[in-house]
Amino acid sequence: MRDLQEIVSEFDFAGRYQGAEECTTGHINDTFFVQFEGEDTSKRYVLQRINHHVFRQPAGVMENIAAVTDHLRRKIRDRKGDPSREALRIIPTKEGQLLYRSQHGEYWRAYDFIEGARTYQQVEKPVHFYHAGRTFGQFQCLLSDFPAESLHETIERFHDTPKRLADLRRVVDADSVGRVAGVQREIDFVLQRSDDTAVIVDLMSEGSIPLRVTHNDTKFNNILIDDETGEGICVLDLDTVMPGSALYDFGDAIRFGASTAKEDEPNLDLVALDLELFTHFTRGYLEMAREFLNPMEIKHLAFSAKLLTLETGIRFLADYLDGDQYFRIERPGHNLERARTQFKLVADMEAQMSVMEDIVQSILRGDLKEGA
Ligand code: GN1
Ligand code: MG
Repeated sequence: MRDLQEIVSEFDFAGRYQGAEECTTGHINDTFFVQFEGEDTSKRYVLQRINHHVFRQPAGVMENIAAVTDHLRRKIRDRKGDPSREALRIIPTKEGQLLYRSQHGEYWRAYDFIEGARTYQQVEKPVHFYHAGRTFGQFQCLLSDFPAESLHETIERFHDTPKRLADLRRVVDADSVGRVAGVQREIDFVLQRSDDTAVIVDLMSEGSIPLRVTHNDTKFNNILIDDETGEGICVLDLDTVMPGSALYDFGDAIRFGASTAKEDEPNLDLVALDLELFTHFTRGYLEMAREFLNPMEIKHLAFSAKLLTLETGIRFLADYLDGDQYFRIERPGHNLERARTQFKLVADMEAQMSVMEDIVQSILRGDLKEGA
């Protein structure tokens, strides 16, 4: 593992550095858990190298996160929660900065490690996913009075699906690494659904659904689940907190968490939408969000799951055709496998769309209570 000593020494950590462990699950940034010992204390921190090819303004990312976490802390305190466990805390550099820029031009940041809780790459207990729904719903709720205009747009038009489709068309035309001929089926799958891509952006531009402060990367592995209670305690990975649609967060959470398989499962027979998990998340989410969602948002909840899955598939496919420049890959063809998994899930969601819509309505009517 790379030597982190020099980076570590720039931050205001308490104690003596003992070593680091790499966390390899994110696709963009590099993450390490670093261990410190004091006289009679032992403490962990999270140290991350921000991918500045993806996040072109790392300082803007950190300003957003500082402002959002301050806001969350105030709200959590008002509600008699525990801000040290329920919101990320940035550890500044010894010079009091939110970021350290190394001599190699890398950008590093640090957070407190929240003990007694962990993330999961897949839902192991369905009730965890219910709690994830509550936690993401609450996150949107706590940020509903945050001044959205003060946020930097850390990645422009991040969930603008028509723009993602245009990006795909561009890399198909360029065919820079000669992979287009092998994926015509996948390209056709996307093109047959091109009308779907504009649904949410059109609803937003005509004002039928509002711009809110959203997370935009609501994978189940971005929630800390408490070891004791099984509840979602803290939302992680705030790099893409920006003005967006509540539907982006709902849809992306279902895409990742309600699948019967991992995001990169190569055996497509194993990939489907798990309706039980869909129900759990939706119930938790609506407990928090039904107060503020408008009827148009509610009407498109089930559709948003399909759209965000299609969008993510488009992004993986485009990156495969572009020579794997954006998402970190662990094996050749990894982005294509990820894209195929997304498209299988889209097809399964299409087959189950009316059932998904009925589930949303049943939850709203109160027919589907806990354990249902
Ligand atoms: C990336 O880095 P990570 O794993 O949290 C990506 C998301 C994708 C996701 C797919 C900034 O998230 O948009 O949905 O991979 N983040 C960025 O797993 O592009
Ligand atoms: Mg993440």
